[in-house]
Amino acid sequence: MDAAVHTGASPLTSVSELRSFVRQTVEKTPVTDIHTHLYPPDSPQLLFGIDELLSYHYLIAEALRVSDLPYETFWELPRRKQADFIWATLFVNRSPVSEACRGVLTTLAGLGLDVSRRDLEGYRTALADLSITEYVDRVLAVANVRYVVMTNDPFDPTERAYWLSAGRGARDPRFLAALRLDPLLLAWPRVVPQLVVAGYRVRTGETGLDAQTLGEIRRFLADWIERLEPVYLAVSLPPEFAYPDHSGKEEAIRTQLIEEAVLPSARQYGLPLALMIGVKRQVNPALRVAGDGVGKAAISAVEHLCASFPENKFMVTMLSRENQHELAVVARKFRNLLPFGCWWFLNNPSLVTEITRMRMELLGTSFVPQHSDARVLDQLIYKWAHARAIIAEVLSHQYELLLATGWQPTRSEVERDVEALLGGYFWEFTGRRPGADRQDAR
Ligand code: FIX
Ligand code: ZN
Repeated sequence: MDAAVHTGASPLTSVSELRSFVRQTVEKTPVTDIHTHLYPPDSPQLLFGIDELLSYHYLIAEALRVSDLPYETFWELPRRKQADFIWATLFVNRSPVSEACRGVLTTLAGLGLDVSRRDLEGYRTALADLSITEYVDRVLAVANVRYVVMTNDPFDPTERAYWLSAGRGARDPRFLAALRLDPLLLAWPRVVPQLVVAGYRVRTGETGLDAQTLGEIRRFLADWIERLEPVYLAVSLPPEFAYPDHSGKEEAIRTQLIEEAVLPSARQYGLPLALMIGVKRQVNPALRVAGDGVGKAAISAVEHLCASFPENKFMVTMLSRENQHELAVVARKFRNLLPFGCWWFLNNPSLVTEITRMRMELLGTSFVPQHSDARVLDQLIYKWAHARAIIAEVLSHQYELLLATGWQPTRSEVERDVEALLGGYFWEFTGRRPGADRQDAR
């Protein structure tokens, strides 16, 4: 018997055989989820369970939109009552056809609960006997997630306390850190007092930041990189973000912080800088965490950064659908640019399909199709079930086009490509091996 038949080298020759193998491979390949708002099991900030699922800010926005309940009345409700209101509004009084609503149902089904019963009280008690560690193990197994990259803000008081607490136990190796820098880059004057209290000799800088201040910011970054061992540095940026930008004092200081503090530190530690561009914070403040919007950004900022700093690596996701094609084109121009995810308002099957197909047509497998942005542990189940279905469909479609030319993908090539899309290319781009310590990885 031809050796190829028994090995991964055996070609997939029919569309049905190919589609079936791609779907199986995507399902069985563990994923690295490169951006979430989750925390390790021992963190007080980890959210889980049906009431947190229903009170996800995506659903808050959708429920309050079709209700005349005053915003403040909603915010004053306890979590359970908020969940009751959202369940009644979006699941009972209307059909849960939105992506975020469907996600709740996919999650419940993934946890083995009978969604046809519509039994909210039953869902609340179903998993009550699990410890948080058992819950985390269960969800990561069902979602087939190997690593979760967190969002760690050293300016957040709760985060600071957690990371500085001597009593903290050993780190859960499945939860990796990302050092989030929004306050530093977006609210520089306001963080100065915090930095001074923490022992960093920084000055606000009326006409720009002096050498001592920049040196102390680099020391602050080094301290937190050593403490968190992040896999990348990150910042979210408004649609107006430009680089370089000297249009005003605030913009000039941001440009200086990027050029003379953040990027040098990123190079020193071999870390990518993740730019999440296009979020309009608090377009409706009354919605609080659900009040952010979207705006089309200038791709020129990404072009200038990639061109000006070829020794730095940039991971970029953009929030506006209108920025996606140009982001993929810029990625073709710069090998130090990794486009990632269908972020937030783009994480809907119609748009994820469009964007993932377009990226694969322009970039092959050299991009990260999705991250979950999960805020509630259980969301990993739906975010990845929905994402995997689309990734399998898009990849199968592209392989089918290859079959039509006579090219026959092999099983091992399909496994290689899927592994790349579900985290392998991310790790290759960062130059690190998952879980390796920093010395090995540099
Ligand atoms: O800036 C971010 O990391 C955003 O993802 C969040 O601010 C946002 O609330 C979110 O979780 C979207 O999915
Ligand atoms: Zn996020």
